[in-house]
Amino acid sequence: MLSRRQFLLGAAALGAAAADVKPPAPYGALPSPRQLRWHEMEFYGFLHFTVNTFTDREWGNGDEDPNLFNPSAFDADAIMEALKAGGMTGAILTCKHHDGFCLWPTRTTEHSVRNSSWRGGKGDVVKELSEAALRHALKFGVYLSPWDRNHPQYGKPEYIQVYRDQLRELLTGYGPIFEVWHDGANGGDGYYGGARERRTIDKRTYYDWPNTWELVRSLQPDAVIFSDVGPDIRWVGNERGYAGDPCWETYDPVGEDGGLASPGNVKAAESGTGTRHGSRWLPPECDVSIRPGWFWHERENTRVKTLEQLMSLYYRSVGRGGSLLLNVPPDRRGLLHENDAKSLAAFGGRVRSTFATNLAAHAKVMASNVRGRNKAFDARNLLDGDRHSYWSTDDPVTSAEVVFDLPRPVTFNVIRVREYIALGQRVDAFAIEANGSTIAEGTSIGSCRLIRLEKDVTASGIRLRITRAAACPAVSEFGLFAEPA
Ligand code: FUL
Repeated sequence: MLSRRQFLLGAAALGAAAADVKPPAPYGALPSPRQLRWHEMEFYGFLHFTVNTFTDREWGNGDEDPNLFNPSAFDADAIMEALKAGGMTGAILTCKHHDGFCLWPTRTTEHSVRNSSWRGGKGDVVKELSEAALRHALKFGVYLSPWDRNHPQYGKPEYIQVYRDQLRELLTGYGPIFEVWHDGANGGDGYYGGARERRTIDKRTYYDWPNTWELVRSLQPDAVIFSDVGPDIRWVGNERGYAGDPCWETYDPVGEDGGLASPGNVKAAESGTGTRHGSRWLPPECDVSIRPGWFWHERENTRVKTLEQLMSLYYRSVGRGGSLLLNVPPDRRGLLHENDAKSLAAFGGRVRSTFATNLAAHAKVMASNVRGRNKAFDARNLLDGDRHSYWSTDDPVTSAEVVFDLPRPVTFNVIRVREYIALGQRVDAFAIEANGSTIAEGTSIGSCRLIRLEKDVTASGIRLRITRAAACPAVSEFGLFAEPA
């Protein structure tokens, strides 16, 4: 531990050294620019909406009459307003679920809104929602189920072209897309154009994913691609909305049989934790529904997750370096049900008020080591509310600490730490002390680590200790917050 004198000596010398101190060399697998942009989104919505909403099912067979899709009061702006009130940064729509019904007037099949009497066959859910998202400054993403229980060619090589044509329509006709979502459910029985049979496919080879992802890259280079195995964002391994602890941003997925992994074929038990020192930056997205099911069902109106349940999920997803993808399914009117909207708004309000004020913002900051004693890497960067500036140490220093000295005691119950992930995931372990005793310890930090304390702590002296790191740490933010009771 450092004496106050050592700290002051270190501080006095700051800025005295040469101005051209180099930033730390990156460590390990690194995020791409599109992944870095995605990391800043943290919380966004899933919209499960299709014929299932009207048939009360979770998986349609593919033989549903398109006319069933007929929301009586669909209002894309009202939906986006609710997502915005909840604090979401974007929305991903099930443009086509397993039943094959397309929510846009595709040229690839008759099984779409074009053959529904909704809006006289002139409706386009994808258009209305993508445009409303833009109006509300929300990003828009697409879910296109690979498994298609309606299409006659599903299971044959020809279907891959159909799937790609559908992707092309979605990625060229609806503005910027932030995420393309491929689920892992694959093959089985269906209508299949009247054949009504069971079709199995080889999950590893049938879809020829590499070439489909090339197409996505060429049409929407800024979009991240999600599946069980990335290539940009990984499934977290459960549909209950939380990541592991530790949760590493890097991951080398392995197939269920120990071989090559592919969408629908991954050792899901490992996806929540990821792989320390893994060869790919592949951060987790935690998907979960605000209700028991993914689609709206009348009987579940009373089973909407509460504010407290949503808060708990937030701490275990966003707070572990992943994102939270919360499903809020529109009902038969084409609106969010009042109970869902109410819970979501309460949650958004709680997150906003919790993180509105960093109680450490006015602390005096003293670090045991500052890289090259250079201001650019000063520990004050931890408090500037900017995740693009950071505190770092000299290369050989892989354990270091920062003391935050507050003018008067503050009371807090949440701690937030962020690494400067553009330089990789560097920290292996950290601890936080208040009034001289340890109040929290953890391992992975990554883009965001939230620690929710069991009870309020009041202190004026706080210490952040990086106790182990694979390379000199680069930490961008430190915050103390008070979640209201
Ligand atoms: C899964 C699907 O089978 C579920 O119906 C839901 O869409 C979920 C998000 O992904 O793979």
